[in-house]
Amino acid sequence: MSKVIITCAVTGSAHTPTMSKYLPLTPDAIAEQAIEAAEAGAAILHLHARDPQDGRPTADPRVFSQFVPRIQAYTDAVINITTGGSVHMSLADRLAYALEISPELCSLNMGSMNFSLHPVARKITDWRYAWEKPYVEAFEDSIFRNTFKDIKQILQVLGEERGTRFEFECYDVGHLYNLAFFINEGLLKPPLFIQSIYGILGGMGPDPENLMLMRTTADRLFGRENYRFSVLGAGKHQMPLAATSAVMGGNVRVGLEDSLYLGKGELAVSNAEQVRKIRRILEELSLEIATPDEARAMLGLKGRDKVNF
Ligand code: KMH
Ligand code: ZN
Repeated sequence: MSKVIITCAVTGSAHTPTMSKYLPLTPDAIAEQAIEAAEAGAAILHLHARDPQDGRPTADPRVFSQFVPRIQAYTDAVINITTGGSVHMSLADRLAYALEISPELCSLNMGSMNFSLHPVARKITDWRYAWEKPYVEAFEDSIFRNTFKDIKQILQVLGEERGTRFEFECYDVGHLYNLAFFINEGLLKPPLFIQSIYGILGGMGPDPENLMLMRTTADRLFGRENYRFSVLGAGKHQMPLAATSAVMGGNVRVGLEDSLYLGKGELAVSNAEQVRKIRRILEELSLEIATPDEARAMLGLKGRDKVNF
């Protein structure tokens, strides 16, 4: 079995400040938590930005630039910039910072879909900021837009023109077929990094059978030697599905972007706490953790000296 890549997604754009006081919101907090997560064993840091005033998701390159270079200076982790941003942002906004810095890795969402956590708004009565409630409720009537043309544009402007490779975010089995379509179009080459996602309202459910379906479908479409499989389980499914992925020879993603909890009813106090937990589980299974440079080799990345920041 090869070493396991731990990705840590530090803050995201779905959770809001009221949901956990530990969610990093400012550039300082994002940088500190990201660096601690890398020290704990995360080889890849998946990054979004938030408005320092009130924690609202933002795609503003001026905000990203307050923490990304700092993380790069203090860790050798692979910096992975989101191109998904938030379902409420335009594609141009979502791409702005990645185009500026040409990172080694970016997320790339493989289809348009419903993507929601609006039922959470019903459970919260006391919001910390006024923007949060309408923001969470608006998911119910929003589309996470990733058309074939959008995906092609991202593959061209980031992949072909800037040498960035991708964390292909696949929320359904059809997204693997979309990925196969772009290989046939000649727009991307192995090794692929497939981040399969379970438990988002609008995507596949968190049943282990779905992991098996994604794995066997990816084997058939791409051949096992041509891709690295990874698993992101949302919310309470995070750790069990990550462990299942590792047992199946896959990689794992944790982080407060996808779950605010460490265990039942217990908020994680930091991203690093989740990284340490999955690391303990992996090591108990006699699995080894990939270093950032090992992850670079496994994913065919261009190297940290070839980015523009
Ligand atoms: N939080 C994930 C389910 C992106 O950044 O491109 C979605 C995500 C999208 O990570
Ligand atoms: Zn993300």
